[in-house]
Formats: sequence, structure tokens, C-alpha cells
Amino acid sequence: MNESLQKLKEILATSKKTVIVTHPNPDGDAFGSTLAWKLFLEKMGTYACIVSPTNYTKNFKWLPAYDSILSFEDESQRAIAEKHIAAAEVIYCLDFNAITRLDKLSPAIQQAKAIKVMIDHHQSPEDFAAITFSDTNYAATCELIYDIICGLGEEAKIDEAIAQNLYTGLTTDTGFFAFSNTTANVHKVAGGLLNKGVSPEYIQDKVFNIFREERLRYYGYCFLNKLHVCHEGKVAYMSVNREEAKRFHLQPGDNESLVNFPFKVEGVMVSVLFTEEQDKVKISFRSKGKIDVNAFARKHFEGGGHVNAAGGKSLLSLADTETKFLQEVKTLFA
Ligand SMILES: [Mn+2]
Repeated sequence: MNESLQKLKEILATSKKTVIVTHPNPDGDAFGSTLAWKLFLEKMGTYACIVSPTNYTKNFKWLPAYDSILSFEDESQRAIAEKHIAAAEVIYCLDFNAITRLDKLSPAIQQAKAIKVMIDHHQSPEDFAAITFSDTNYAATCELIYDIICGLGEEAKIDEAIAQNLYTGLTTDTGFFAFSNTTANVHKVAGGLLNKGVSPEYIQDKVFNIFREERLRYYGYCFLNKLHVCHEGKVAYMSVNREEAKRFHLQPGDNESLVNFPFKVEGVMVSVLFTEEQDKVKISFRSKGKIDVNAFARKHFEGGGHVNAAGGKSLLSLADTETKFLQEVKTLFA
């Protein structure tokens, strides 16, 4: 990390125009890390433009600087993003580790002349960046960003706005310090952020208590009608089709956290959510303990992520995707 920090220091001292990109459908850690890094860069005298590959949830609209994020899926914003990408001296890649993960944004980033810097905590990073900060011991990219800023000797630049963003990613990726990735360093970083003025009560209220009434009723509908428990009570899954998404007026991000609820059932070790999209089925995998859904998603569903939380996709129909999953699921317990 020291050598990378030294190189980063040099880049920070010379670059004025930068772009920050993150993975499609950004989550709390993607928002928190990109927004915090942007605000930090600006304090260092560098302009940073954040580009999301896709349209994104409004669930995090309360985060400082949220309104500055461009969506590459939105035609008018894409034109602006392309200009920034072409002009950028540095492109920071946060909370993902393979350019192909950027979907329609991949070619633009691949072809950009800018120096690339990766800051990430997922498994199996690709070797595309000039500087790579990649460590799976970190629970969140936000946690790594905090250590990088401190490693640069710039801790004093972390203000309340930056701290709020970092705390949001730290808490969402650890399930508010409940998942197995919660380490002593996670709590140390959390403590550092509290010292910067973060209110844990405020953040947790903003993260958890922002459902529309219809979204809560949709969750209830899923638990009542869509939840299947199989494999001797160890596996739970739900499938949502496009008609249902329409009926409940689902918005981007509305399915976020739904996949975590089946763990309320004692004995459930694996939870999976299938959501039918226009051109594919999106899959979210969650597991407990040593059950590796990252390897499973990589092998069978063109995805990946972490041991206990991964994503994937399928080009089969919803029903055929379910069938394929049920055929392979036993390998998770082998
Ligand atoms: Mn993350």
C-alpha cells in the first residue's frame, strides 16, 4: 500500500480534471465512496465528475453532493459524461474491479487516455489500473478510502460531509456492523468518522426508514406469495416478474434489502432474489458462513462479488433461471 500511496500522492499533486466511476446500480458503498472521494479531491484542488453506468436509486438522495452524479444511461447526461471522460487526466474506479462490469460505459473507460486508479475490496481484481488499491480484508470501499486519506496524511480534510458518505458505505456493506466482514478496523474507522461529527441515528434512519407505503406492501406481498423455502429449510428464494414490478410501481433500488429478509427464518443459510428485467434476469445471492455464493455466481450466473453477497444474471426466462438454480444449488453445500 505504501508504494501505491506514494504514486497516488504524485497524481493528486498534478491532476486537475478527474472522473470517478463505479458499478451499475450503485449501492450505499458505491455512493458513499464516490461522493466522499469527490469531496476529498475538491478539497485537494482537483475537480471530479462522478459517472454511474446506469440510472440510480433516489434512496440515497440525502447524501452530501448526491445531485452531482451523472447517469450514463440518460442521453443528455451521457454527452456531458463523455466530455468529462475524454478530458480526464485520471479516472478513479471505485467499488468494482473489472472494466467489463461497467456495461455500456466500458468502452468509453477502456478507450480513455486517463491514468486509471482502482480502489476496491472485491475478489479477483483485474489488472487494468496504473495504481491498484485492492484488498478483500476491507468490508467496504469506504473503509479503504478512509485509510487511504489517512495514509496520505490528509485526515484533517475529512469533514462532516465526507464522513457521512463514508459512514454510509461502511454501514450498508457491513449490515450496520452485523455481517461477518465486520472487523476491528471497521469499528476503528467508524469511531474516526463519529469523531468527525457523523450521527449514527441519522444515517440509520435515512438508510432503513425511507420506504414508500407501496414498497412495504410489495415486500409483504413477496413474503406472502413469492417466498419459497427448500433444501431442508436451508435455501430461500423469491422471483419477481415484470408485471409485478409494474403493479407495485417499483423504482430503482426498491428491491435493495429484500433478499436479506428470508434469513429471519431460522436455519436459512442461502437467500436468492430473481428479478425479471427487460433483457435479462438479475440475481442477488446472500449466504451465511463459509457458503461461497461468489464462486457459485461466477460459475453459473456470470456474476460475482463477495463470499456472502454476490450478484449475477441469466438470459434464460425467469422460470428456466429458477430451474437452473435449483439444479445447481446442492453444489453450494458440497
Ligand atoms: Mn462495496
